[in-house]
Amino acid sequence: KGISVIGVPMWLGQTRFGANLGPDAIRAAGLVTRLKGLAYRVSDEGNIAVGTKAPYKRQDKTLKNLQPIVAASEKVAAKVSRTVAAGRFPLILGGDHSIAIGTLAGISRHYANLGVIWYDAHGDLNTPETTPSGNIHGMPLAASMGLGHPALTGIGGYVGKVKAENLVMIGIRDLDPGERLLIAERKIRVYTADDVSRLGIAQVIAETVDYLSARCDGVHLSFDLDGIDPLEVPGVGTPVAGGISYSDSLAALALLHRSGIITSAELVEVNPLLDREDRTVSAALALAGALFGEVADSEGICQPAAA
Ligand code: DIR
Ligand code: MN
Ligand code: MN
Ligand code: MN
Repeated sequence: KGISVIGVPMWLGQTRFGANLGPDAIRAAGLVTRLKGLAYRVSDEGNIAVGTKAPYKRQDKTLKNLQPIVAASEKVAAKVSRTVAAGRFPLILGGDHSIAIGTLAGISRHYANLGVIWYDAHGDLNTPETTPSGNIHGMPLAASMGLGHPALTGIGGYVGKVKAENLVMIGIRDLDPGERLLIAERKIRVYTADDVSRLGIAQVIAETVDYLSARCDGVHLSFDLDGIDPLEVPGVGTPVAGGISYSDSLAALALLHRSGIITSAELVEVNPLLDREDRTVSAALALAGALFGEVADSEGICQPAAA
């Protein structure tokens, strides 16, 4: 199958410049070559155009940069939808997590029950009523469930991209009060970072795969790099102490590859300016490699040919 790499240089969903540099940094480090090395046909579709910061006076305190985010999200949704329709695997590079509003809008119209794995320190389940920051990167999952400002929930021309029962959240360790309420009300399946260290990553992924494959006809992986411990992956705008280890995260994606359930993916919140050693960009590359089948354990190593 072919992979289409789509960059979304978005940083307006939060306040730190640099998240917009993620897609080109990941490309410059050799993403396309690495995926081609795994025998995929890969086409780099370039970057979606993203506008500029809204003037300060026009910034709503609870929805910062709403207008440029809505405009970019519509373009993302259209591009991603065309990619799925063409039978290609969309691999979207962020950009902050607000881009998921557009990616989910583009993907979900092609599935009756799209499953979503949300790998993140955060819930991203805020609405204008519950947000503590006004940053739209804290809202994409709520918007995709139909909750929040109509300009966000209606991206792609329809409301309701993700059903609560088709969602699994992994790595969670920083939730706002409104997000906790929503998770409890909708009975959303959550594995906190603590659950992962208690159960083990293999168990968490096995349960996730069983749960989603029983009810979904496709699964989107939305991978926020801040799900990983920031001691190992520091180039993220909103680091939260603790988190899933880098090696467990690689193992998670290798197991997801082996499961065969993932039909689209995005890697978000890479901010190269916050990581002078570029460990975060390297991690994003390795995670993509794992998701597409780079060897992770001895079972995957070929036996040497008989002499
Ligand atoms: C916080 C932080 N919950 C907010 N969210 C982040 O601003 O809504 N999401 N950092 O990735
Ligand atoms: Mn996020
Ligand atoms: Mn996050
Ligand atoms: Mn394989």
